[in-house]
Amino acid sequence: MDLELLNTKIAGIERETAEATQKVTSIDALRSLDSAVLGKTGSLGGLIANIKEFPADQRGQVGKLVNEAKGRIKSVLDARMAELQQAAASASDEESKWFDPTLPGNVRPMGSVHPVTAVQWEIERLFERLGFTVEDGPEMESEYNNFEALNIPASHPARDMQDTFWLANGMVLRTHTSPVQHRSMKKFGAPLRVIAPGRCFRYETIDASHENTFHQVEGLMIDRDIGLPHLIAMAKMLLTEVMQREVTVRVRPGYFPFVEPGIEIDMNCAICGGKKCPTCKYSGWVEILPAGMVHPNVLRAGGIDPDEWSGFAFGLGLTRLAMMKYGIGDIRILNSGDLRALVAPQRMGGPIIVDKTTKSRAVSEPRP
Ligand code: FA5
Repeated sequence: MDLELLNTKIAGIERETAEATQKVTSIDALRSLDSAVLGKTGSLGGLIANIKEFPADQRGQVGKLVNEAKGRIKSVLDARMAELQQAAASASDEESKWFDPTLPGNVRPMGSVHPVTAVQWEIERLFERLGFTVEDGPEMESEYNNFEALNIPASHPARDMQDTFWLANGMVLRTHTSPVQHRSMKKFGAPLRVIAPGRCFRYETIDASHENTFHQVEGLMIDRDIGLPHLIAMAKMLLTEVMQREVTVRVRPGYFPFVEPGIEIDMNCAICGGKKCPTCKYSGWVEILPAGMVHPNVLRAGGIDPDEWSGFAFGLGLTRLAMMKYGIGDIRILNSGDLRALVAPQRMGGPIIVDKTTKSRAVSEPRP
């Protein structure tokens, strides 16, 4: 691609988005459109992935063109969002006139372990059996640990891949659990087997599969002669154990500055069985486990000699895996305080999101 073609593409995307925006009649549909265009793999957001095709001296220009177009599209979407929110507020005023406070409320099911916690504990147990240590990291991170130590210097366009909440004190809300890779290398050195579950934060457009607050599990294994086959075997075992069935995965190349090579392991969407739904963004696949071989710069930054040691790392989308396991079609339910989301992370699968007429079963599971 060259700059002229890029400009033409951007103009086309802006035109099509403006047309589509006017046709959208619901807030959810507008959010989906936002993520389909501006999301990391969206029609505009995804263009940044092509940056490597441009000569180094044009990359700044490419970033600028894409970011300016993002700004213009965002204003069009925001304006439409304001209209739709206004319409929704008027409709709900109308409905509230008919609210009868004397009617009995719904009977609430008893709570249980949160589905994300249940899957996290399962994964911790599994990896502990394999000799991994479970590490924790702070949610407020230094810019260095979140980016630089992971081979993402300040000017690197890959910073755009993770929209970041910057704090007034110069720190960030960690955008991923990967900073724990660096912390663990510094703490333990090599060889190393560690997983790090935890909350991450991104300034994201929220839709059925994206939240601004979500969980990941980082995995890191460093030893002599570690290669991609170890990684893929580990990933398959992890998904099969959690889902308690054979899981169909697809492996494709993925770009993350802290691994080389990088891969994306997607699983067949358990919500629609691959038939395409909003949860899988109508693709039939859910991005669940990006991974790769730890980049030598990351090993060096962690004080480990890349000539002697190699390793793999992965960043499992824990919230999404919990959704797949329990048949939760919309990520927003999980942070919403809706008690139906707490009903029974039953030991074995099956949808747990019950409708108001379904009798729910509460299960609480003590932490092992
Ligand atoms: C990362 O965050 C990398 N740190 C993962 C990694 C680690 C790669 C180690 C290589 C080696 P990514 O941005 O794709 O990558 O996020 C990882 C996973 O987190 C995604 O596959 C997805 O399942 C989940 N995820 C990302 N953003 C969100 C979001 N907004 N809401 C819910 N889940 C998300």
